[in-house]
Amino acid sequence: MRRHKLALCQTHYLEWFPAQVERTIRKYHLLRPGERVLVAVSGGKDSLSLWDVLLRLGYQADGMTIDLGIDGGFGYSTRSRQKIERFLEERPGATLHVVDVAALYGETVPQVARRTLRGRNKPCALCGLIKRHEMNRIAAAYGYDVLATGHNLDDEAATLLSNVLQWHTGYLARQAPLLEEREGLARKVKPLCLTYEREAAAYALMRGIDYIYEECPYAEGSTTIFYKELLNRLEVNSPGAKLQFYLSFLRARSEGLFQEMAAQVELNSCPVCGQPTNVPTGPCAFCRLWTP
Ligand code: Q46
Ligand code: ZN
Repeated sequence: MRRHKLALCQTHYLEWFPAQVERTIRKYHLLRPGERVLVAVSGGKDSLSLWDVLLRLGYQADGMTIDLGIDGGFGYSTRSRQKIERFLEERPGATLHVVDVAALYGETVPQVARRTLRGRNKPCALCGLIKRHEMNRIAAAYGYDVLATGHNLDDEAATLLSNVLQWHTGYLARQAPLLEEREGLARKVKPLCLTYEREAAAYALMRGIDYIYEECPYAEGSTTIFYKELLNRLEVNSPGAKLQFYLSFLRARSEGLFQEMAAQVELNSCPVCGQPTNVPTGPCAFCRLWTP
C-alpha cells in the first residue's frame, strides 16, 4: 500500500484492515457500542467486506439487500443475491432482510423505469430513490439505530470531484461519513470512506468472500466510472492524492465551509407510506411511482 508505505502478509493484512475501519468509526463517531446496525449489501466486495468486518469487530450487524430485478444478460440481481446467501451460510448467526422490488410492488426497476421514463434515461436516479426508500423503511420497521453502506474512498472521491466540478454546494454540504438521524430518517454512516477500493477487494479475496465481480449493467459508461479513472491516474503519479483530496474536503467542511449551504429542507410526512418527504403535499416521490 503505497500511500501507507506499508507491505503486509495475509495474516497481518487481515488484522490491519478491520483496525483501519475501526479507526474511521472512532474518528467520525459513526457507531456507538451496543447499537443495532443495518448494513446495506449489494453482493459486491465493499458491502460484504464491511458486513464481515463489523461482525468481526463485535458489532450487532444485520444485512439487508434489495433485489432490483436487473438482468443485463447475466442475471445481475439473481447472482448478487446468491453471493449474499452464500456469505450468510458461512455466518449462521447473521440475519438478512431481503426486499424483492417486483414481488412487493409488482415491477422490477427496469420495468418501472421503462414505464415512467419511457427509455429516455438510465434508471439510476429512480433506482437510487427506491433503494433509499426501502433502506429507511426496513431500518424503521425493525428498529435499527443506524444504516451502514459500503461506500469506499474511491466512491467518495469520485462523488466529491463530480460535486466540485459542478459546484453542487447543497450536495457538498451533505457529503459526509455520517448523516445524523432526522425526523424518521435513519442515521447513515460510511465506515469504509477512508478505505481504497483495492484494499476492500484485497480483504474480500483474503477472507475468501465470494463476491460479484461484475458491476450493474447500467453502471457502464457512467460519469462516476470516468471520474474514478481520472483520480486513479492522479493517484499513480502521486500516491495518497485521492485520500488527501477527500480528507482536506472533510476538514474544510468540519470548519464550517459549507455550513450555510446545508439549509435543511422542511420535511413532511407522506400520506401513503408515512416516510418523511420534501414533497410539500401529497405522496412522496417513491409512492408516486406506483400510483397511476
Ligand atoms: S444498481 Fe441502480 Fe446502481 Fe444499477 S441501476 Fe444504476 S443505481 S448502476 S449503484
Ligand atoms: Zn410515500
